[in-house]
Amino acid sequence: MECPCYPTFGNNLAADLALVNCENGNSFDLRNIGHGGMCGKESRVHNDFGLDYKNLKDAGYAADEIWPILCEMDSDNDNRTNGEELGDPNCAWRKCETGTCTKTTAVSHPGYEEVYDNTTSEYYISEDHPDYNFICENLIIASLQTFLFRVATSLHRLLISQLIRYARASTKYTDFVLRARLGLTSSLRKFYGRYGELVIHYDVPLSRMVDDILS
Ligand SMILES: [Ca+2]
Ligand SMILES: [Ca+2]
Repeated sequence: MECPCYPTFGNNLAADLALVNCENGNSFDLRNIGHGGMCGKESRVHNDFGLDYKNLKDAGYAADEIWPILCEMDSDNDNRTNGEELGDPNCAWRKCETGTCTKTTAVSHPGYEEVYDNTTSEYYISEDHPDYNFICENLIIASLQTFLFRVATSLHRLLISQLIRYARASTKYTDFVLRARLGLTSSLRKFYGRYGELVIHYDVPLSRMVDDILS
């Protein structure tokens, strides 16, 4: 299964679980905010923020009680509270009943200490960080090539049932290929329409993405 591992926990935190920056230009996916990496063996390793969250949960705090406490803590010991890192410096955010309340915007990672870059006024997980490579190489969208490979793999997995249907419905090979291509293209269009913000930094139009993945 692809990540995030435990997306529902994100509803208990102030910030939208977006991306934060690594010094090499990559980003770290905050959907796995409490874990060391993406799904797989790395995901079972909690970072210090994840450990604090887990300890509060194990201590019996309800979902809406966790953030006010977690917010005041400085899990990664970088002199900024979890609230400051996740865009709620006054710890004013509260979990809402409907799950549609306004979220804050994270400025940095509450589980890893960053360096502040005066020239860009942004925080980066430093290349000097001992877990730097571990963090930044476990990305869904680390590179266009990786992204395309993963999309193609996932699409093919998801579309097996459709391919079976196309094969059964197509007497000629050319008909089967056409149906399969149209099905994959349709899925890519839906992805691009709904999640385009995830791939906008590639600066690649949908038409090229379709060609690159399906050719
Ligand atoms: Ca901190
Ligand atoms: Ca931090």
